[in-house]
Amino acid sequence: MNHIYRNIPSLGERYRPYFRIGAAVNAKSLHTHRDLLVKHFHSVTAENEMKWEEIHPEDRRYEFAKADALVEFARNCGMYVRGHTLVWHNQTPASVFLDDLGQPAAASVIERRLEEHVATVLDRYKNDIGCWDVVNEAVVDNDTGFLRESRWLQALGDEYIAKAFRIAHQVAPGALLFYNDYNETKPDKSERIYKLVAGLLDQGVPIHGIGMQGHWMLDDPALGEIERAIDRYASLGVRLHITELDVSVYGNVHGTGGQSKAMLPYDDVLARRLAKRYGDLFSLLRDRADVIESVTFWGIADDDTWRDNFPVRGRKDWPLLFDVNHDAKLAFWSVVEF
Ligand code: HAH
Repeated sequence: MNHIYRNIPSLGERYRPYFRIGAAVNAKSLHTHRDLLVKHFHSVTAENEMKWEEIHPEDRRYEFAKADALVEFARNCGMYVRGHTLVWHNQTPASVFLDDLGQPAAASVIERRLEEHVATVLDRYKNDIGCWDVVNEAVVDNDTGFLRESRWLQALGDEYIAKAFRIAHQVAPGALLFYNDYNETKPDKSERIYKLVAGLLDQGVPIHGIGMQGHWMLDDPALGEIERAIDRYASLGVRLHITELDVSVYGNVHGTGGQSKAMLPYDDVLARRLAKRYGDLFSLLRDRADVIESVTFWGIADDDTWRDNFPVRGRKDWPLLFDVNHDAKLAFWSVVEF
């Protein structure tokens, strides 16, 4: 392990007056990235370990070991835990929606499974997990409707969303409950998210915040677009968490738009562009610290990032503040020096 990071300031300490700084972790990175985690972050989120397919792979079979280890790590280090995620269209076993014969299950069966899942997971961690992404990514991307045609919607209709929040609140009344989504700053999609959350609040559904994922790029979304979305969501009076922040160096990196499959060299020019972007982003986030309660990165350092495989499999990306050797990047300095 290198020695340089030991002498740098703590990101979390620097941001204590503004908002909590978090990181997504996995069963391995808790150990391999422990030094960075403990020094720079106030909270952890399970990258995958609390998703339905991992924690509840089959009917009546729960696999809590990895989630338990994460929660225990956080407890030992005095860190906050953001729970992620209870009801989603991805990483959920197909069997949730099927009966014993492999046919589509009755709505009442699916509803019971939803209730049982949310209640079981929330109950287990009610003293350890401060907030949950209860429902993830439920609205459509393009202007072709409102709610995503997921198996949840098909089986249970719009009500599945309110139901999930109600059960979560009943079982863990102290937990803060969030709706979480991506492309959350896009003008049309952010209106749908706004409408969904406003509707839930109107019905008295226990929802306390909006999670803005923040899977952003060097040139997109524009700062003004992010600012507009933050202000729009904040006008609902709910808490805002940036839940999955990373800045891909791809996307509009050459101003061409779209996704190139070619790998870029991570050179000084790119390092400076990323630093400028992170500096601008955190300056905006600090300006909005009155409404933003936490900012979580989707990973810790560039040696372990989902961006290496999304949206292009096997294309190395450099989206975080720490490099593949766990050293602070230029982007780190642009975030802590202001
Ligand atoms: C997020 N989705 C998920 O919330 C998170 O759980 C996952 O680990 C990574 C990103 C972003 C996303 C996606 O998975 C697929 C298409 C668009 C966006």
